[in-house]
Amino acid sequence: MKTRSPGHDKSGLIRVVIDGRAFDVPPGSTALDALCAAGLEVPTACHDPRLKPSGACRLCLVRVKGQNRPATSCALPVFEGMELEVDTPELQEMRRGELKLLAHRYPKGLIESFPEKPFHRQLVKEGLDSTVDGATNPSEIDATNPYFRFDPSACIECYRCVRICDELQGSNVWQILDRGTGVRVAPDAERFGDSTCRSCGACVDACPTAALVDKTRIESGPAETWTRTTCPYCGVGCELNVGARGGRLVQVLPVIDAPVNKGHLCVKGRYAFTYVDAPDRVTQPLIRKNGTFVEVAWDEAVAFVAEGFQKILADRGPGAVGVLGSARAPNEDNYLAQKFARTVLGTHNVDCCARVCHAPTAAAMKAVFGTGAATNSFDDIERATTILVVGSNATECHPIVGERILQARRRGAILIVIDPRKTDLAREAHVHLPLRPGLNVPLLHSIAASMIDEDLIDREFIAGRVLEFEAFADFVEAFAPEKVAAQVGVDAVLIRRAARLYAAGKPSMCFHGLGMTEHLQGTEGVMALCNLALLTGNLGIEGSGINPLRGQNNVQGSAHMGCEPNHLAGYVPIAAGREKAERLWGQPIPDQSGLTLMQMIDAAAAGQFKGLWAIGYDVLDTNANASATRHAMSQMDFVVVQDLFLNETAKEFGHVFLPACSSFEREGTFMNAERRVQRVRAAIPPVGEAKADWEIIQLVAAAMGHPQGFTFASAEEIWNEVRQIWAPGGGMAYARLEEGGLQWPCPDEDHPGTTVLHEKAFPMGPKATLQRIEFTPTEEQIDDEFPILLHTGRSLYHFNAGTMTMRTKNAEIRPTDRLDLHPVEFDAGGFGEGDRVRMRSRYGEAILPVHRCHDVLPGQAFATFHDPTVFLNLATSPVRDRVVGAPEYKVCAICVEKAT
Ligand SMILES: Nc1nc2c(c(=O)[nH]1)N[C@H]1C(S)=C(S)[C@@H](COP(=O)(O)OP(=O)(O)OC[C@H]3O[C@@H](n4cnc5c(=O)[nH]c(N)nc54)[C@H](O)[C@@H]3O)O[C@H]1N2
Ligand SMILES: Nc1nc2c(c(=O)[nH]1)N[C@H]1C(S)=C(S)[C@@H](COP(=O)(O)OP(=O)(O)OC[C@H]3O[C@@H](n4cnc5c(=O)[nH]c(N)nc54)[C@H](O)[C@@H]3O)O[C@H]1N2
Ligand SMILES: [Mo]
Repeated sequence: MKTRSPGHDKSGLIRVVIDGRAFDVPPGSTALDALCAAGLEVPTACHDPRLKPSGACRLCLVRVKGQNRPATSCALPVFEGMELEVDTPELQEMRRGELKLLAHRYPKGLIESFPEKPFHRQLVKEGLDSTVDGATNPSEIDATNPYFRFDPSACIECYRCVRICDELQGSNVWQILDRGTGVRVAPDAERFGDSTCRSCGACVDACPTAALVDKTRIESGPAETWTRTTCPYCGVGCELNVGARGGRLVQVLPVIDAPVNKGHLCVKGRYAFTYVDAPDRVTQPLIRKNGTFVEVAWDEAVAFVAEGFQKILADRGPGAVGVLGSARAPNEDNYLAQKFARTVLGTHNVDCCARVCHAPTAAAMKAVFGTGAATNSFDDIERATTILVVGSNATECHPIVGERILQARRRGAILIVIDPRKTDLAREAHVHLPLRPGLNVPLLHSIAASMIDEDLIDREFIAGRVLEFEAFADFVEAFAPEKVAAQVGVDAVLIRRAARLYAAGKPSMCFHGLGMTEHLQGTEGVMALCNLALLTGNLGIEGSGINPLRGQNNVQGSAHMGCEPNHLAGYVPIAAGREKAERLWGQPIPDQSGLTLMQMIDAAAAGQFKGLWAIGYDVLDTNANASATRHAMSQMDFVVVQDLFLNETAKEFGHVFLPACSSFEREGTFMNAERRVQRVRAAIPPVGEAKADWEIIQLVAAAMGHPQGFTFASAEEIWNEVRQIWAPGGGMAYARLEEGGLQWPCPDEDHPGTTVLHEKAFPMGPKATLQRIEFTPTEEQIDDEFPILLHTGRSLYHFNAGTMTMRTKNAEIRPTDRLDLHPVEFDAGGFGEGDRVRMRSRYGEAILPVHRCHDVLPGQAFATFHDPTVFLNLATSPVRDRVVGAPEYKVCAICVEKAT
């Protein structure tokens, strides 16, 4: 296993003398970096640590001894023995002069309104603020973006906005226009609202003046406190600096030195936080009385929950109840949820939404490599020569990773994309394989076959680390590209090109998403993907590996904490971990596995499962084939929903609602997709009477007469118990997670964490086995009545059930779901852009706006599932993964007609 130690090797440092004092700085530093290291401040406007130096503003002038002319320190590389003059009267005057020029006609009022902006601070420091006398021209202000406003009168042409949009976000929204009257910056449309801007806010964050300002900052005033925490949305795990004022969130900024996001965020992390104080946030417990929810005190709600479960336990035993942990809530809360199921209810009926998401990945990778999690780290994106992206729309679903991949591609990395749609990444790929949905297994086998028959494989790695090569080689011959091309819908030449690039361009790093997992053959597909890494030796080295882009902020953690019916904390099978858990918990737990979420739903439909506690999981809205879920839930006697909002499950089936804190209101940890555990910190107090999930679980445990094991005083105390039961996490004390977090395995407190798995061996031994997977096609096929193949997924602006993002201004940008149709079907249907259409499958229907586009292939359609009023899952199919039961959200035969 590979570890990387933090800090620099002192021996490689470069000595620089600044105003007579010597400082050692790392190679590659600029003179400005050296000044910072020396604690000296010179004014800067165009400099941003996230960007390549530009030297445009000429504020940071210094003089190198022996050279005639002053130089801009931001663009000046250090060399051994360099001597710098900084604080001389001549240089001070020159820098002041440059600052004065920039401040020429700067709007004075803005300096007072936004004192925190760097340019304003510098003007005040130099006493130049009083000399400024410009004014804003209100008619020029562009406030058409929902989240920020652009005031061109405050632009000092530092071009940080232009550069950050290009260098970090890869969007190039900002243009430099020369209109005769002078150079100015502007978005790529008359107004922001019409531009290609994706509202990541990077330009606002980079802008040193008040030309770009967040609207929440204008409306709410400056933050009084700043708290470093982890983003509540996807599994990338970006770190945020959260600004609060008077107990309310006012602004979110990226953490500049965060290992994952490195000073960047997407529109959700940066701006979509106003759900926290949405007017319909539920902040008081509710019990349904005579059909309607009424507010009650916590005592009453907790007693009601305890009695509800006790009654079912008495009548039917522990097999009839279950708990769903929340992939949105911290590790500590999920650990306690599964401990509650196992020790208080006495059942392994505990699951989480990993079931419908990457459970196939975890099962496949555990079976093949011995560990069911990503093998490498996001930092390997910049180390990989080739990047293979399979069934992942990373620029929308994991934007910071997607943008890092785009930047790597632009710097020369080879990019291969396997996706039926022309995603952003597919558009920029060297090779895009637009396969038919559901055919990953034959396509991946054909890549393997072509690597073997063209002898592109790593024979040395295979000899030392791989089992059953000969048998596998014989097996995949039948999948040669020329044999499967027609079936998978991809030209054999393209398949061979992809195989050559992946095999020859080592190290090759693979990322995959739900286009791999949400299929009848989801687990098998991931196994077929693992084969490619084994054949080419793309394991155990930096810049390689198989890396699932896990979904929610803490879905990796939720399952890993034991919200899994077959596994205890650490993804340890029940049989292997039971004794240790029983010892720690001081009581016996069942020896048989529990029910998965899907099995709970089936058992409920059969009248055998009666009580469910759904923590932060809107099962009714998000499960496939919703009418079956609806029927099953109608057969339950007792449904407890614990969430921030009355979600669809709560509205239709909740008997009691327990209001939980959002992640901005509590302490804990999240685990991201690269096995990194990071701190979650309270930036504001709980809203209303909301409580942290773990506190609610403890109250119910006590009310059920089982307080032992549920008397923790803090999230940290819970985490310390987790560290006892989960050895590879043992070294991750809170004190070590202060900044940036740690990646497991991290077994002791001196261990630096692990960035690359399987360096020398796999957990089960030196060798892993190539998987000979037969292809089993799904039964869900098109026919005359249902001629279009639908696959469902996501858009950048909304998150899953939409509970959070639909309560933010993201809903102004993307008000509802959308059905994307190729012009062939769109025109044949006689639709107009944005028309509402009825999309019907064999299982149900949904009505939503239609969009004409070339990103989907003829005969296919793509729809998002974020708007509960559309309720797309009424149409998705009952087919499930053959191994772990994940629904086949990615294949569904439909027909589309005008909705009258
Ligand atoms: N903005 C946003 N971000 C999110 C989420 C969100 O709702 N919104 N949700 C989070 C969650 S829970 C998850 S799990 C992740 C999901 O992240 P992704 O897995 O990236 O998301 P999807 O859009 O579901 O599907 C990914 C891609 O699979 C492709 N695909 C469909 N069928 C096939 C197939 O048969 N083979 C191949 N190779 N590709 C196929 C689709 O065209 C799509 O581009 O995103 C997380 N991040
Ligand atoms: N058609 C279709 N359907 C799909 C998919 C698809 O690709 N296509 N993808 C599936 C996938 S991958 C997933 S993961 C599921 C996601 O399905 P869900 O997990 O139901 O969706 P989310 O919107 O992520 O959020 C769940 C709930 O958590 C609440 N919440 C947020 N933070 C907290 C907290 O700290 N505590 C508590 N108690 N609650 C909190 C939110 O308010 C929200 O109601 O959807 C699945 N459904
Ligand atoms: Mo997910």
